This record gives sequence, structure tokens and C-alpha cells, in this order.
Amino acid sequence: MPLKKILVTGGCGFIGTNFIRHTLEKKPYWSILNLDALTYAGNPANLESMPEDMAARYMFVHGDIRDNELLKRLFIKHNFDAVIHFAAESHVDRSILGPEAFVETNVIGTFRLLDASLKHWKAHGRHPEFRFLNVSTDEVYGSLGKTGYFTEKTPYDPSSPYSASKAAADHFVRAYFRTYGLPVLVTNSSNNYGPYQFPEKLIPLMILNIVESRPVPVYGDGKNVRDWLYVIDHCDALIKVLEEGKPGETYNIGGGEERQNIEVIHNLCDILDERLGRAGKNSSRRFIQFVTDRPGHDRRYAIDSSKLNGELGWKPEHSFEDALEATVDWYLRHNEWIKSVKTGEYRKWIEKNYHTR
Ligand code: NAD
Ligand code: TDX
Repeated sequence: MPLKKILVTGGCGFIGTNFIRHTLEKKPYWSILNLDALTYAGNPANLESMPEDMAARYMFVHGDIRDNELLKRLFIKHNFDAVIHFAAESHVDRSILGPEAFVETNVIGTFRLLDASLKHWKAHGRHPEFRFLNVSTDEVYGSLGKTGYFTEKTPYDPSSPYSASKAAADHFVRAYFRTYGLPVLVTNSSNNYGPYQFPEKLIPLMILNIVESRPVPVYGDGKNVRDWLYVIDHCDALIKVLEEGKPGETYNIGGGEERQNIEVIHNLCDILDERLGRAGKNSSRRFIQFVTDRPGHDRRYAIDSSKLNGELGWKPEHSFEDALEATVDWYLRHNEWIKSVKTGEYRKWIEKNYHTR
């Protein structure tokens, strides 16, 4: 099997880290170059301890996807067979308080990466095997009411600056297929959880706050629904789409595990009560505080993954209950990792987002 050379962007973030570790293990004939700007969300230490045979097929470049010259050099030097694009500003609350970085990275960065990919693809005789996979989100579809599911045909209706920027990026990616024929793929996935997730997102933030006996801030009435997808199931879906997806197509990826936020928080409290020996009036549930809602807060997300299941045979392998417990245990075992991400910037963010709620 010839070695396949993949450019991964944003590989030092949550999903990228899991993707690189999982893929290098599962695909011994793939090599990965990870291009990451190391924003607050990027942690190169995530990829430092890997078995030798995996480390030998991994390379890290510290750089920005908006840097045209760097992209050109990397494509010429490494002649990539595929690009899998994770790099993004990814937190909805940050997009509300500072949207410009989202336009810069998610829109302009995606555009520059697409353009560099197109030049490379043309220079190599429009190789039919080349792929550009854009990792996107279900948030581009807006909000559902009590019933229904997002399909690949649901019109885009983003609510936050984050989802608007991801929607714009998706449109550019599809335009590069229709206008220039670049073999692109788009995936829209639901909320991921698992190891290495930055503790600004619901599940890791709540785990840390419960462990540290700090307030657990629930936005609004806590009844907003998310469809939870274990990150390793997401990574397997991405590999499937990269290998077998049809250029120009979009695939929704969902965990099929809808939960209200308050249910997730109750689950976390129960797991941690058991792990930390808390019970009765000492239960972790005493830390729950209902706080001011997120503006433009989408009420419900739920994904119909039947296209991916029917055409490519993917379905999630992990149940929410088991994978949530595994995730809690990962955070309990990785104190050093937690310390390393709780920098001054992190503390400032927590102060900025929560002190007035
Ligand atoms: P993350 O915030 O954990 O990681 C983002 C990574 O991108 C970081 O390593 C960061 O340093 C890097 N980065 C940011 N700006 C960059 C730039 N200009 N140039 C190069 N690198 C840059 O994000 P995540 O949760 O791992 O999400 C990865 C992708 O998946 C994103 O595109 C996100 O929109 C999408 N997604 C995430 C979820 C989820 O639940 N986390 C769900 C659906 C889709
Ligand atoms: O402190 C909190 N309290 C709270 O009630 C936080 C951080 C969140 N929430 C709620 C808001 C959402 O309804 O929990 C839910 C999940 O929130 P986030 O973890 O911020 O995720 P979400 O806004 O749903 O977006 C996530 O999934 C889709 C990722 O951050 C995106 O990158 C991805 O595209």
C-alpha cells in the first residue's frame, strides 16, 4: 500500500488530536503533517507521547492557515494526497464576545487553504484521488423545535457568529467544487465529547467545576438539547468519508444521543459522586446554578445520519453512558494536562464569560 500523505489543520485541538492519534494507529500507511497556529485551544503536548512507529509518520508545523506563502511551500514540499481541515475558532460564547477572529480563521483561513489546495491540485494534473475534507458543524442548520432532524438538505440558518462563519466556509468549499471541480467533501457533525477537549465546552468545564467544588453554570432553563457524539466515533466517520465519500457531497454525522443539558449535568454529578465518594446533601448537584442564557441560544440539535449509514455503512459504536464515564475518568487521570491548559488566558476567559451571568 503506498504511503498516503495527509495535511491536517488544527491537529493540536480537541478533535484534531484524537483524529491524528487514532488515524496513525489505524492506518499504518498514512503519514500526517499537522499545521496548527497554537491558539489558546492548541496544545502540541497532546501529540508528544506516541509509539515510535506512529511518531515516525507524524510531523508538526507551527503556522497559520491564513499564511499563503507557508501553504504554498508546504504543498510543494510534501505533495499532499488529501487535506482534512479542522483548524477553527470553535467556541460559540467566544464568538459572541469577539466575532472577528472567527471571520479571520474560519472564513478567510478556509478560503486560503482551499485556494492553495486548488493550485496544488491543478499543478498535479487534477488528480482524481485528491480530497479536501471540510470538518463542519450541525450548528449551520440553526435550531430545531421539539421534533425533526437535520438532514443534508436542511437549509442553512446559523444563529451565532461562530455558526455563521462555519456556514460561510462550507459555502466556499462547495463553490470550489461547482466552479473549479476541486474534489471536496463536507461533514456536519453534532457535539463531540471525549479526551483532550478544552475545558471551556460544556462537558469538560462541568467535570472540572464539579471536581473543584465550584459553581456549575447552566444557561437558561437547562432544557436545550444537543446530540452527543463520542469523538472517536466522529474520527471513524471522517476516515470513512475521506476514503469512500463522493466528491461534492455532504455527510451529516450524529451520535443519535439527544440529551437536555441538565440531564448531561445530572449524569456528570452522579458519576463524580460515585468516583469522589459524595452522597446525600454532599451530592455534586448542590453546585448547579441556573445563569443568564446565551444570546441566540439554539434550542435543539438532532442529526439524521442515515445518508452516512446507508451509503458508507458508518454508525456510532459508543453509547453515551459508557463514553461519558470513560471521559470523566480520562479527566480524573490527567491532572497535568488540566494544569497545562488552565493558563492565565483561560482564567481571564472564565472571568469574562461568567462573572456577570
Ligand atoms: P478546538 O478549538 O479544540 O481546536 C482548534 C485548533 O485549531 C486549535 O489547535 C487551534 O490552535 C487551531 N487553529 C485555530 N486557528 C488557527 C489558524 N488560523 N491556523 C492554524 N490553526 C489554527 O476545536 P475542535 O473542537 O477540535 O473542533 C475542530 C473542528 O471541528 C472545528 O472546525 C469545529 O468547527 C468542528 N466541529 C467541532 C465540534 C465539537 O463539538 N467540538 C462539532 C462539530 C464540528
Ligand atoms: O457553561 C456553559 N453552560 C451551558 O449551559 C456552557 C459552556 C454551555 N452550556 C450549554 C450551551 C449549549 O446548549 O451547553 C450546551 C453545549 O455548549 P458548548 O459546549 O459551548 O457547545 P455548543 O455551543 O453546542 O457547540 C459545540 O458543538 C458544535 C462546539 O463548541 C462547536 O464547536 C460545535 O460546532
